[in-house]
Amino acid sequence: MTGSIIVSDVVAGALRERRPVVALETTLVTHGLPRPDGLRVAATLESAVRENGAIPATIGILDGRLRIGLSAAELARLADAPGVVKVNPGNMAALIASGGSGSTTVAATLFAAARAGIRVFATGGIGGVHRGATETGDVSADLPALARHPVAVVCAGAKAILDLPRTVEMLETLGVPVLGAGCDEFPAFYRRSSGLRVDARCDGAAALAAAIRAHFDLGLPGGVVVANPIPAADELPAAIHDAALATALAEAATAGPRGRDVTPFLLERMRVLTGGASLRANEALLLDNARLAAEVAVMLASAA
Ligand code: PSU
Ligand code: MN
Repeated sequence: MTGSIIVSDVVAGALRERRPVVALETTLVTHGLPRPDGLRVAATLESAVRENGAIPATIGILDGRLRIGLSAAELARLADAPGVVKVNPGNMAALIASGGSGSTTVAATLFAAARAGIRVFATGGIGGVHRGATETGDVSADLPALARHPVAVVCAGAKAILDLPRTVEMLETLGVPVLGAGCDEFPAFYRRSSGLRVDARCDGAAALAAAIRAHFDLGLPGGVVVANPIPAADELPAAIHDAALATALAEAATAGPRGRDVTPFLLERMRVLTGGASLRANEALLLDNARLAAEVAVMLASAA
């Protein structure tokens, strides 16, 4: 890798030996979860990946270097840094040039994973088309990044803070397959269903890996979304979910966060408005995604 991209020895060794590796992002650590939960959850995600037979590669930017496979100390530094920047492909180069530090979104993590040759990535929810996007033009950089980088992203769909029908349409437009992990509907993060169809249902890690392998073998460009619904026991009750969502969206309309601040604003309001219940749901689905991503990575590596 170039001087500004550093792959840890553990991750580089695993990739060389074609052992299973799972990429993990860091914006969920710094902007998606409150301190100190972010760092604690990040560590449990790494453990879940390891317990299921894969090597975690947590990705972030420290002192002007894009690091693939942050050590525990590096991750703690990033999580504790005040005012750490949320990094997309668009603001990455200037941050690197200035020697700064930042956490990588799904879009930036997809880029980094692809550069290192990592094929599987676990996160919570992907960004998408925001409500009111016809006015604001606010569409997450995660969507074009998914179209560009050959990585399978295991997520619990996307939050209903977004315009989910338009998000699913955009994935279709971009040619990004959406595989339902044991489900027929695109999951809505805190909730298991959205009323929207996935492209194909795959039951179990082997079936998912077979579809992902076919995508890569065909030479289709870009990534794959593996949509894994939150475990039923951890789902946020519909009444609590819908009330918090309505209030959070109304508050956003008044407070008017812009650009990269929109998603963190809505996530934090959901947490407060659900009395912390959304946080427990978030953690549960993240852990389940890390587990499934590791299982898929193991399958992909074993057939290579
Ligand atoms: N959705 C979540 N939790 C998160 C994010 C999205 O449920 O933490 C983070 C991810 O890092 C994602 C980013 O890539 O927010 C999307 O931000 P935006 O909508 O500004 O593109
Ligand atoms: Mn945006």
